[in-house]
Amino acid sequence: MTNSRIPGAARGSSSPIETLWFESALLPDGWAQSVRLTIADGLISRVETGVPQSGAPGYGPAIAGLANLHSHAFQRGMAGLAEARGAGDDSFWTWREVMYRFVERLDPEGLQAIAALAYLEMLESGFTRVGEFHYLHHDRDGRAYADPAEMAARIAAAAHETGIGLTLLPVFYAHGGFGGAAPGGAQRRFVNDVEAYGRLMAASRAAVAGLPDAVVGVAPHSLRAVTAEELASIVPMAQGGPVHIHIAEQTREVNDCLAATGTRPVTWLLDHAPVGPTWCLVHATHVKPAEAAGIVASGAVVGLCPVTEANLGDGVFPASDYLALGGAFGIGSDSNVSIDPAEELRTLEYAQRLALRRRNVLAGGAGRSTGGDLHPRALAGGGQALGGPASALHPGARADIVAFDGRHPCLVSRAGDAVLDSWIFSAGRGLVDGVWCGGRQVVSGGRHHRRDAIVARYGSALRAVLA
Ligand code: NGQ
Ligand code: ZN
Repeated sequence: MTNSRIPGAARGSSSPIETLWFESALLPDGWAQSVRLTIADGLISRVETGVPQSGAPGYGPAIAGLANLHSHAFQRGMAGLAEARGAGDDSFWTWREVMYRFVERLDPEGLQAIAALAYLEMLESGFTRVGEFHYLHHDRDGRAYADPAEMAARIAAAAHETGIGLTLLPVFYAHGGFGGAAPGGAQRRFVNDVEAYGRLMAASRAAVAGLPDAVVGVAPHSLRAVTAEELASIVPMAQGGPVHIHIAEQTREVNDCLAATGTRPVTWLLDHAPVGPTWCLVHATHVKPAEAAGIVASGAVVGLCPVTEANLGDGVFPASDYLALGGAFGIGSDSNVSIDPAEELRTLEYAQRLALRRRNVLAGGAGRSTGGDLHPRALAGGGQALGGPASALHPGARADIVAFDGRHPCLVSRAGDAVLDSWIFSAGRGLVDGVWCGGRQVVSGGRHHRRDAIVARYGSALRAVLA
């Protein structure tokens, strides 16, 4: 099954030593000029600053690649198809109906083709690892495939083809609402009991075994889809790896949780589950100050998906207060309606500006740059949430590198954190020039090396799905 689809994917022990030179680079302790990175066996082995380019290939300013901590790759195929108004007021829940109709039609080939395009776009915009919150497990009629990880293997194959680092988060989904309500028919492709989920986890681990630096975690879908007993049974299956859960994204979900349990979702989770640094609370949009403080105290990461949260009309996370408490966060492209870490960070800041009628809200203090403070925190939080080797421009870290185009008009006379601010607030993905994942260059001149083939396959697969 799976490893045959990802031939020779393991990092070769004899990969050549390579040097790359950047006009500047954001190192863990700040920007440095004229930086040479030595890469060996997929890792950064040496960082030198203030050195001449000599014979090494040269690039513009470099930053460490970001983790995209929350993706439903297949939703890339319906981007733009849920933006027409329905009969009543549209909401997250009407969007979900459109999404469920799209899900009905996907087969394994379609999933793989769409995921490959989504991962290509992640790489071209500066993400170098993805957390795939993967819940489309079964055949269209709801019956399990012969291999429970058939669909997970398609995600692994898309990661392999594009070169992106993968943290696979097989989703446990059992119910259609609080109190163990039966799942709806449209949810039949997602549903497992605890035993079947154990088999899915084992098969998923096998499916990614040939991928370099892959990580597997568990993902209880939401408090709507999982009972307390089920949650307690599946969390240990992470075996110390990541645990991701959607939480408090919608006010209806908060109200349903209050009605069912007497407490709000984040309060309930902190009281009933061993939430800690390996946990990622996705969205956490509707939190009271005490809940935000509780998340910070737990050491968990909040998984913010600002573009999707805006698209779905979820609400605004109190990022200003949470970051002031020192809370960890990362960013995710979630519905993949648009894929770009710069846009996520921009939207995160803009929602705060609109709500608070101030500027540079998420900058950490006087004289600090918004991008200069957001990028390192999203890098650290995203990396924490997805597990696996650290991404940083530092010896020993995985060589996940994003180089900007130093000749781009948006970078004229920019240096240091102004490069980050010009990327986030102005240029976005158009600034990305070269991208390396685990030391392997996958994007040159802003284009993924396999773009033509992946786009062509996506086109025919999606036309078939939408026919
Ligand atoms: C998902 N997406 O699992 O794809 C969800 C919608 C649900 C977001 N929450 C489905 N953004 O939550 O029931
Ligand atoms: Zn989600």
